[in-house]
Amino acid sequence: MRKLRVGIVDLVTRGPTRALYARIMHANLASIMPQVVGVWCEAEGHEVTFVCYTGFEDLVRELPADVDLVFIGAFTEAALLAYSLSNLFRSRGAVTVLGGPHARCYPEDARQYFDYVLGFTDRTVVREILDDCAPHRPDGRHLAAGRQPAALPGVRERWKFIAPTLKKAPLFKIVPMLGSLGCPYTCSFCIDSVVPYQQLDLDVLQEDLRFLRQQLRRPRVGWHDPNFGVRFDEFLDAIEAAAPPGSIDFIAESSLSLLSEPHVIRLKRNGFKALLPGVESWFDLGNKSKTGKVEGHAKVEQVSEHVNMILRHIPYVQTNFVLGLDSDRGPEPFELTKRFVDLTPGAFPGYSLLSAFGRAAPLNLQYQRSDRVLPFPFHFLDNNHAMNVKPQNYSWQEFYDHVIDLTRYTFSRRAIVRRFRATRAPIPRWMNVVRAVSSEGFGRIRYHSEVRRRLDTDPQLRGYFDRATTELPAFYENQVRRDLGPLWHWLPQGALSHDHHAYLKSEAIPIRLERH
Ligand code: B12
Ligand code: SF4
Repeated sequence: MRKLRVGIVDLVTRGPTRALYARIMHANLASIMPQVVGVWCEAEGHEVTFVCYTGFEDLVRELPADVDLVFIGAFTEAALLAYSLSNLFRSRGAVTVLGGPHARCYPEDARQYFDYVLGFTDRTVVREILDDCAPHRPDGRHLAAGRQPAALPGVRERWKFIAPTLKKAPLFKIVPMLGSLGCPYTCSFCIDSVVPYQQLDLDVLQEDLRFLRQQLRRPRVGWHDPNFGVRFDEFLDAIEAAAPPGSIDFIAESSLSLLSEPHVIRLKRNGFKALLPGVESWFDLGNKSKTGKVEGHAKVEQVSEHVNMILRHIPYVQTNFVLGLDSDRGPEPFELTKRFVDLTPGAFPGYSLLSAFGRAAPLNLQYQRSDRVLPFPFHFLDNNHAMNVKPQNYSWQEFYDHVIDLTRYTFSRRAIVRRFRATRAPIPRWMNVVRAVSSEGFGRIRYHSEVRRRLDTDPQLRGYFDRATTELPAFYENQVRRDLGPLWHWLPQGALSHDHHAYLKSEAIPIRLERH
C-alpha cells in the first residue's frame, strides 16, 4: 500500500480574527474528530500533518504543499472557507474529504466541492477512503457508517495533536474529551434527537484522566458529550476514581433536568467549574429544563431559582436560549428573558437565533415544507450572523428590535457589573467581562443594529429577507470576501448559494408553498 501524505485541518472558525475572546478561547474549542482521524491515519501507516485553524494562522502557509489527501472538519459557518481550501488543494493535485457538522447537515451541497463527504465516521470509513484515495468529480462520494463509532481513541492517543493546539491558548487550556454519544431525549430541533445514547468505554476515560494528570499541572477538561451526565452516578464514580477531587477541573453541557441539587453538589466535589444548561424557551421544551408544563413568568422564576442554586456550587454557568421559536409571540418572551437576567445576575446568557441547519433535525423538514427557510450563505449560519428561518409570529423589523433590546439589556453596564459582582472566581468573572465587551456582547449589538438599520434603508437586503429575491445583498457578499481574504479567489463558482430545500427534496415529499 502506498504511504500517503495526509493533511488534517480542524476549522474552529470561518476566517481571520483579532477579537480578544477568539485569542483566549478558539484553541480551546478544537474538535475531537480531526484528532481521531489523525490517529487512525497514522495507525494505517500514513504520514499526518495536523492544523487547528483558530483565525490567527496563515492557513495557506501552514499547510504542506504536497499532500495527497486532505481531511477538513468544519461547522457550517466555516463551510465556504472549507470549500475554498478544498478547491486550492485539488488544484495542487490532492484528494479532499469533508467531515463534521456541515458534512452531516448539507451533504448534497458539499459533494460538489469535495471528493468525499462523510456522515457518521468510524475507522472503517476512514480506511476505505485511504484505500480508495481517488478524485470523485464532479460529485464526491457520500460515505457514512451505519451508526456512531463504538469506540474512539482517547486523549493519550490524540495527545500529539492536542498538545500543539493547546500551545495556542494563552490564558488557560481546555482538553476536549468525550464520554458518550447521542442522547436519550428527543428534542425535535436537535441533531441528536434521533441518535441513540451510547456510553463510551469508561476504562479508556479513566486512563485518559490519569494520563492528563501526568501531562499538565492542573488540567481542564471540556466534555463534548451532547448531554453530559445521563448515566450520572456511573460516570461520576469513574471520574472520581481516576481524578480525585481537586486534581482536574471540568466543563460540561448538561440539561437542567439532570442538574438536581444532589447532582450539582457531586459535580462540585469532582471539580466541575463550568456548566452550560439549555433553557431554550419560556413557552416550549419544558422537558429539557425540568419545568414540565410550567410556562412564562412561572417558568422564569423556577429556572432562575434552579440556576441560582447551581451558581451557589459552580462558579460559571452559561444558560442557552433560542430566540424566535414558533411558540414565541410579542414582547413577552424577550421581557421574560430580561427578567431572568435580573433574577440570575451570575449566569451568562448565550443567545442563538433560530437556525435550521439543513438535515440536522427532523423539525427542519417542517420549516422547509412551509417555505420558511431562507438561503443565507453558509458563512452566516452560526446562530447569530443570520437567522435562516422566517419567524412565525414577528416581522423581521419587530424581531430584530426585540433581539437588539434584549442584547443591550444583557450587556448593559449595569448587567455587566452585576454579573461581575455575582461571580466570585477570578477567571469566570473576567471571562464574563471579556465576552460582554468583545465579539459576543458589544459585537453582536453592533451587528444586529446594522442589519436592523438596513431593513429600513437597503431595499436589496429587505427584498432578500422578504424572499422577494434570492439575489444576495452586497452587504453579505462583502463580508464573505473580507473574511476569506486571499482564499476568496479559491471560492468555487456558485458556492455562495445552496439549495435550501435539499433535505426536503431528498425525502421526496412535494414542496407545499405556504407563505406566512
Ligand atoms: C460539543 C459541541 C460543541 C462544543 C465543541 C465544539 C467542537 N469544536 O467540536 C462547543 C461548545 C465549543 C460548541 C460550539 C459551537 N457549536 Co456546537 N455542538 C456540540 C454538540 C453538542 C456535540 C458535537 C460533538 O462533538 N459530538 C461528538 C462527535 C464525535 O460526534 P458528531 O459531532 O456527531 O461527529 C460525527 C461525524 O460528524 C464525524 N465528524 C465530526 N467531525 C469530523 C471531522 C472530520 C475531519 C471527519 C473526517 C469526520 C468528523 O465523525 C463523528 C463520529 O461519527 C453538537 C450537538 C449534538 N448534539 O451533536 C453541537 C453542534 C455541532 N454545534 C453547533 C453550533 C452551531 C455551534 C456554534 C456555532 C454555536 C455558537 N453560536 O457558538 C459553536 C461553533 C464552535 C466551533 N466552530 O468550533 C451545531 C452545528 C450545526 C452546523 N451544521 O454547523 C450543532 C450540531 C448543534 C445544533 N445547533 O444543531 N459546540
Ligand atoms: S437533551 Fe440536548 S442533546 Fe438531548 S436531544 Fe435535547 S437538545 Fe439534543
